[in-house]
Amino acid sequence: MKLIGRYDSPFVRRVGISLHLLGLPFEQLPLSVFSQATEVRKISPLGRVPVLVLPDGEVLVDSVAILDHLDEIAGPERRLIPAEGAARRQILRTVVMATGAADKAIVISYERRRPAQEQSSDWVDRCQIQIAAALGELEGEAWSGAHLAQAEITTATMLAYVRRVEPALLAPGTYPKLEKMAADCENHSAFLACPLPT
Ligand SMILES: N[C@@H](CCC(=O)N[C@@H](CS)C(=O)NCC(=O)O)C(=O)O
Repeated sequence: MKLIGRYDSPFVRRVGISLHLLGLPFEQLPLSVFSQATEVRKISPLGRVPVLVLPDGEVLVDSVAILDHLDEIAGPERRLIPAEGAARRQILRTVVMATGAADKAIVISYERRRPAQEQSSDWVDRCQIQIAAALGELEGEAWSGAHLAQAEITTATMLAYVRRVEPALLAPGTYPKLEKMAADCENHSAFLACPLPT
């Protein structure tokens, strides 16, 4: 399998970590959606990452579709999101909260790529409020610390990304449970195998 994208994307990183955790071998093609947009579009016309190219050449686009496939390959015992029922709904709720926060942090980082005079502080404020609301919800979750699955992977990768683009939203001590959970995750071999670019 080939994973297209760089680990500075929380969505690419959550896929890379999931592949490592499940022990599924893959090669990473760390293409940039900006400086290498043409090459990315040759693989996936949408020009977004992550993209996963399967051994038979089938192309999966979007981390949700990719992770769904990985869980299918992993099987019922190892899958990272439960297949059904209340446990699945609960984990999906957490994952959607975390991906929502990641989406908003990405919006802020793209806004900041625009010329300074064209940037909207109202728009950035709105995104910051949404991220803070999601972080507050996630802090209220029961993080066991013993189990590494998709809720932890997606939340920890989102936190690392928010810390990069909006560090003020994650002042030390603001979300102690999330900080502890994410620190444990970042020490796990699957996370260490997918480092954030410096
Ligand atoms: N919903 C998508 C979001 C992916 C996403 O936002 N990717 C960003 C990189 S972090 C991207 O490709 N941006 C380029 C663009 O949207 O043009 C997923 O879960 O994969």
